[in-house]
Amino acid sequence: MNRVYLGLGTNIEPRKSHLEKALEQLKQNEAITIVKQSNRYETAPVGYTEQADFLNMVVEIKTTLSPELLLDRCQTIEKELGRERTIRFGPRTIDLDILLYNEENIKTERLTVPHPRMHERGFVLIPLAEIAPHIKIGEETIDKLLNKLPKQERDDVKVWQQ
Ligand code: GSY
Repeated sequence: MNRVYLGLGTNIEPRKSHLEKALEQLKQNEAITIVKQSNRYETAPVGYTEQADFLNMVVEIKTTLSPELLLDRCQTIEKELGRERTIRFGPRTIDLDILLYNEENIKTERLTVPHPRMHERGFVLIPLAEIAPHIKIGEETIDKLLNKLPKQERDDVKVWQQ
């Protein structure tokens, strides 16, 4: 059984419903079990900043799916929830990223794991630290990575309780 961390994000309303539907669709797959899920966080957009705030969260799953098959599953869910890839880094109904797959380093045409930008993204590290405080990303502990984040990046990520 493989232990995987997925990052979810949405910044098109209804954001809460998009997260719930994505989780529901993950659960419906008999090869996937959700083990833990973080709070939802409201986060300022990173990269392309002229867009609405995101809701982000991280889930830990157990799965028998290979990385490529899991990626297929995530992309199918994104399509089913209406994601259109128009502006790169732009608004999206739902984004499902494979952050970590066991402790494997994977590099194929379609997939890089650990996710290449996760170590510098508060909207990933903060929810991940909530559910996996002892995890390492490569050689670095998550605490160390969190301490390296600029204060503004940390302040831009707030638990969302609606
Ligand atoms: O990489 C995921 C999409 N994305 C996000 C996101 O999920 N949250 C925030 N806060 N900013 C983002 N910029 C991009 S691109």
